[in-house]
Amino acid sequence: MELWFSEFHSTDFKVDFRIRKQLFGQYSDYQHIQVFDTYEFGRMLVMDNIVMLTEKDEFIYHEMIVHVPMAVHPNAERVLIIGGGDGGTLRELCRYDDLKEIVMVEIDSLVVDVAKVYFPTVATSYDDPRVTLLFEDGLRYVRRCRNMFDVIIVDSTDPFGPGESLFTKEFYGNCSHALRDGGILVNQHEGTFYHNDAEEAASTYKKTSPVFKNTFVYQAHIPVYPAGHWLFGFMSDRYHPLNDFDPDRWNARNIKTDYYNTDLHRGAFALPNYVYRLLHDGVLLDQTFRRVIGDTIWPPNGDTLNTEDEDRVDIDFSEIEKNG
Ligand code: AG3
Repeated sequence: MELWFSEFHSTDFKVDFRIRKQLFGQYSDYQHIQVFDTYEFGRMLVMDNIVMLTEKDEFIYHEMIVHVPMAVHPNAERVLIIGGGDGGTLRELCRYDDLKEIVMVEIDSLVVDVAKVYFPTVATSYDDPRVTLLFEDGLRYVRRCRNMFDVIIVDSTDPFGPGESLFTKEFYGNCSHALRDGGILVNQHEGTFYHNDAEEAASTYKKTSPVFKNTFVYQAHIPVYPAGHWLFGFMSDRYHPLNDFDPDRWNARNIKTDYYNTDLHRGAFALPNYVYRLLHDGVLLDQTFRRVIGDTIWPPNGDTLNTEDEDRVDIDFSEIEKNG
């Protein structure tokens, strides 16, 4: 019997992973956590039926969420991770020898336990002496912090369930106080292709841009996330992600990566037009792409070809079939 796991990327579109077997499945106090052994992607962590990471492509997400801010900040010493219980973000951060302290605030201790057992290549760095791990709600933690961190990385789930409070104005405001002068906040910023993700991406941008002087979005190609395309937010009152970025300084560190490099850093901030329109004008692709519904082209506009027009082209399919 073949086993498949499906994730719905929208109500009308899903992806299927062929599974060797399910390795773990349990409800924590916050969410349903599963681990599968997949044929194509290696082990896969799923929370509330949403794919969080796979062994095959997690490097892309974790390198991009860490190295982009770390390559811009000239002398980061203290970093806060909110979420990130699988340990992937921590693994990448621990590659920076000059970091002095990394605080990680994860709400769900079961995620860390599961990662240590099932994802040894991801949860590599919990024993690093610079790490303080706290099991607590990220929003409540940052409420109490003032001028503490050079970089804050929000490695959260989607904005439903336990991750929801990490997408609020209050949270972003608190992060801005928790940052030291010249601090940088980076978050996972959802996707832009499917309706629900796109609405979240647009609303996140709308909430963060009044809080920080510089608010940018950058992108990465992440095969298992919806449309294989995911965004990250970059926010700072002082630093600009390109003007203040020194490729030579980062390259001199000799950190070995499989996705991130300093040319890609620049390219990642160049956004497709429809993504730019979504973030700046709130226009969803679903509202603008032209498709035929029934007999009409939608959305209608002045010069739209309407199939009920006299100009309507009738295609004789039998001719096409005959001619091959
Ligand atoms: N956190 C971001 C997961 C977002 C995925 N969303 C989705 N598949 N709809 C990933 C955690 C990795 N440390």
